[in-house]
Amino acid sequence: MSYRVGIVGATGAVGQELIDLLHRRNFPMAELVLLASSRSAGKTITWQDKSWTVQEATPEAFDDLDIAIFSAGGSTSTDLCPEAAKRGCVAVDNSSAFRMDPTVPLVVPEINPAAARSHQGIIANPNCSTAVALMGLYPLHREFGLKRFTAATYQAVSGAGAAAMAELEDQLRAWAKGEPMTSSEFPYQIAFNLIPHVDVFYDDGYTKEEHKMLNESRKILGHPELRASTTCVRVPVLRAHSIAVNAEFERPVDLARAREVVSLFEGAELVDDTASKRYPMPLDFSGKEKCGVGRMRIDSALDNGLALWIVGDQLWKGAALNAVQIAELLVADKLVTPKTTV
Ligand code: A2P
Ligand code: 11C
Repeated sequence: MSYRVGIVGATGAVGQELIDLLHRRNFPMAELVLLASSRSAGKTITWQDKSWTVQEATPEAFDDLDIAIFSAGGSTSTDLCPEAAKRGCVAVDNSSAFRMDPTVPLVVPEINPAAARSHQGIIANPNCSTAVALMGLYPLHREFGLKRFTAATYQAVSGAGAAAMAELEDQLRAWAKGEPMTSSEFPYQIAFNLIPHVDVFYDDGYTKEEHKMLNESRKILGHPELRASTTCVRVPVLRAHSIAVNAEFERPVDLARAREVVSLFEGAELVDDTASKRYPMPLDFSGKEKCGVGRMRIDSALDNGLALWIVGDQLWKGAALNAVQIAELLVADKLVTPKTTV
């Protein structure tokens, strides 16, 4: 059986990775339809020896599709995911629009695949920093019972899209030529800088991005009592987010066992050998399916605590890969029915 698949936001940074991953993972596609805004309609996108003409994402575009993966921002998802669902096309949404909607499952296939069974036409994909953090925290939670954590993120510019990636590269080129740098995607120059501000500020002083880490983790882990305090920081890295985590658990923590459960978890790769200077870094985990976990140590300030460092490709596990894994889950568990059998 194969499926008619759409990508909404196909011209964007995540959209491009979706095209690659759907092919690379041999997703059973009868057809791939690339959708974006009216600005891109008619453009050609090429992947290896294939090419597609981009179409405008309209409600009718979903009439013949079985699955559509959205990565075109919250307002496009708010408008079009319900239109897709209404037309019998399951929407896998990368935006934050539906993640906390109690009728919409928020799924990380390695953690809560069963949640997908209750979908009503829309399935949400978590925020990138949440997905990456949970690839380290989930196996530890299963073993020791996660109580609370603090985290500081080091978020690559890829999280802000293709134009933001181009802005970092342009600023570095301008610096090398001794020319002035311009900023439009970020509030300040990102080259040679850190910006402790990702997404909008809320009245409590945290940003929306920092709220997502707590609220989405609670929903994915099915752990409403979880507490977390995060500081999200944009860093001049092109791709792959890193997260420093200090976590406190219900039960006593054994470091050797902690390393073992992380290394056995399918979503993680343990890279933790400080004597050989081995720890995960963004350059090593760009274009990798697993997230790297390292710098594991007994936390010196918490009871039953662990400190750790987690790195994952924002464009892959933090977005496109998790979405494709959800689509694979829909197929494997027969949670999507093709409109026509091909
Ligand atoms: P377009 O290139 O036509 O603007 P990124 O996350 O890299 O910034 O990419 C955002 C993606 O979302 C792009 O593919 C962009 O298409 C798409 N997009 C933006 N606005 C809309 C819209 N109103 N309808 C459909 N796609 C949209
Ligand atoms: C960033 N995490 O790094 C953001 C991008 O809620 O889907 C994704 C925002 C979201 O800027």
